[in-house]
Amino acid sequence: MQRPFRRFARNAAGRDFVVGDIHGMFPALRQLLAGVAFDEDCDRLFSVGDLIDRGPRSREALEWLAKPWFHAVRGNHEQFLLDSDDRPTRELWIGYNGGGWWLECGPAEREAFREACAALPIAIEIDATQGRVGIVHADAPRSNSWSEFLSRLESRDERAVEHALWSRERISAGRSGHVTGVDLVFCGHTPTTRIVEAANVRFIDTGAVYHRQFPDARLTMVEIEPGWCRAVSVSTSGQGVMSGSE
Ligand SMILES: [Mn+2]
Repeated sequence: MQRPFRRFARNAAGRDFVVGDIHGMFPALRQLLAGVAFDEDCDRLFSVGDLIDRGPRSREALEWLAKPWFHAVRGNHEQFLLDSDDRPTRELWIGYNGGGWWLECGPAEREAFREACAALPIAIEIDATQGRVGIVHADAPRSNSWSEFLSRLESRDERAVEHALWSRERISAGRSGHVTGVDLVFCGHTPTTRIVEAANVRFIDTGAVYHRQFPDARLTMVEIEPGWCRAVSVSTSGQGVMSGSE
């Protein structure tokens, strides 16, 4: 069943991390997790969404979404998948937004993906030791407090969902506007060369999948508990040409 947002209690046992847009670059994610000695028994990994498309291993997203310690919000690319019964959307997705891998999937795999993506919340809130942390794919509306935004999601406000999945307003226009009612918000969606700090919003998509265009493309992960914004990243240069197994 679709949940507009999901709250997570404090992780008393382990650490919490949030990772930028993966877009099928799962080998880089594994590298990042190995680098911090990620402990599947007690650590948690949150994702700003866009696990699929453009990169080489979108089909692996299903395995990741099934892991009990991995929690993602929905990105606009997961929304493409969910809306792909609509022909113009499907053509836009597969033709121009990296959804070609979908053509390789059989009916059972497609159904499993639809279920997994439909279950992704639009926003996540985490109770961390040093404050309340929000996660949303593109941005939260600048005119709303965090709780107003969550209320709009709860009432299935389509404009709020659209903003959450697609907006580049804050990052492209002055980067202003503190999101009140929450201490820190993590977003992805807009690739940048390094983490962008805009008031209390952190944009952490460092363009991992664009390694052909940008030699400094990286996948970035930030520790939020207990490290509070300690970032680690790994270069994705050369990773797009890896074969299906390693
Ligand atoms: Mn996106």
